[in-house]
Amino acid sequence: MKYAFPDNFWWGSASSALQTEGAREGETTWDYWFAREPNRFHNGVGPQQTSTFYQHWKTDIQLLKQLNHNSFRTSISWARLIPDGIGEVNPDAVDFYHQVIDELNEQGITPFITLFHFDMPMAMQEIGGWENRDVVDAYARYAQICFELFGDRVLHWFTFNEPIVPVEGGYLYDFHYPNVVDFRRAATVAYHTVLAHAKAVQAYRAGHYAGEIGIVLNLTPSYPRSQNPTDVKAAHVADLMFNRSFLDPVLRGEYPADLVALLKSYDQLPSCKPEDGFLIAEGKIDLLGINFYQPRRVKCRDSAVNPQAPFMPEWFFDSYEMPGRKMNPYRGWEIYAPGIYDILINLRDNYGNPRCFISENGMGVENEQRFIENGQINDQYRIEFISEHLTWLHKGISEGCNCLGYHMWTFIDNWSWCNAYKNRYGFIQLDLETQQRTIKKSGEWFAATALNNSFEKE
Ligand code: BGP
Repeated sequence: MKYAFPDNFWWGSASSALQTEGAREGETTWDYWFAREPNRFHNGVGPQQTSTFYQHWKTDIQLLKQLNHNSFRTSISWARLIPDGIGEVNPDAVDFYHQVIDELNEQGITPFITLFHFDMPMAMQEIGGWENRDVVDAYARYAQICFELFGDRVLHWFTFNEPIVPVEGGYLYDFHYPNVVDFRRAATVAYHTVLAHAKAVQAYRAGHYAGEIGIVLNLTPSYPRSQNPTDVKAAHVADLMFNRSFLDPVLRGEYPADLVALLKSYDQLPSCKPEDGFLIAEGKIDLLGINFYQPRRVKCRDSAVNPQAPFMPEWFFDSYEMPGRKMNPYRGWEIYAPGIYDILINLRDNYGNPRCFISENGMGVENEQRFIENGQINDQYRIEFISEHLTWLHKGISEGCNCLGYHMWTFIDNWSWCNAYKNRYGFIQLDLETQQRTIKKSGEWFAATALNNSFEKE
């Protein structure tokens, strides 16, 4: 069967500043943490060892073209642009981003730009990071500077990439700096991120720029083990905590009342100001980026909560390992392509069918060298992964979902937060020694799909 996509469908991939650029003025929390605890990073490889986009941006953009990308998302590094987060703008950074944005446009590749992809300037973290409202203001200033500098040539902006991840990693589950475990502080970080988002949206609207502004959320559909009301309730709470804590404010302009009531009953609400509600209402977006990697399966708890243990989302559910689930064993994530369709239908039916696109989807695989045939990685598993997800996306579109494109994570194998180069995600293989780039089979498949705006599958 042939799967054809609407005209002007966005075909491309996503990356981020810290994971690709390398060599940077302006320390981030990642540089700081790596210098102190390199053992927390896979094989002791830190954020200095990237795919060198800062040097090779021009040839990399040629490769994007070879992959027939019509769009590409990356991020601006706040710490590169404003090394101390709040002061002087670094002219070298301005030149660099001007050149990248201009080159993308010249090559017919629409730049999608994220303002914050996990990379907090260390100077901002030192004053409390997202726990401090001054950092919210500093971020709003940084966003405004970006709009003024690049807003005439960037028409698709994203305030944050996966804002729940620094909350989970940094304040609940100990996989990002500052390695705090404290739900109320986590809730404060999440809340202030929403305020920062809304301030950036406000600044964008005030500047009357030609483009649109949105956010990128990692949506994990929450599936209950069964229809038993206790399992359904567990899935509902997981959905509130991990999806709707950001989805509702950015699409509806307010938090779900039952999330607020739940946190209130456990005394975990962040402190709010009366004017915050108006600001959040102004943060409604034009375009939603959806990162989809895995579903979340839950069941009601089997055991009682230890009241002495820190308050956690898991007080309300246990994870459920569905028998027969398909896994990506390298990353430990379930592969469940219908999740993409379920996300789109939920947006269509419950959120007014917003303009959206898949902003990340992908499969990290270890030791891909074993698949080399005639000098090229034959990653048939990735082609299957993509085509399977695309068939579900296609079904969503055919049922009226407003999904405008599909971007893969990622373009060239890049450095991953804690896994460094363990799992490779790219369309293009990176030789870490020589920095040589070689297109994988999946890159060729994607290039053909983008060119034809369709693909064939049985
Ligand atoms: C997303 C992030 C990306 C990227 C990807 C792969 O959550 O937006 O930055 O890293 O996941 O995940 P990982 O690198 O952890 O394997």
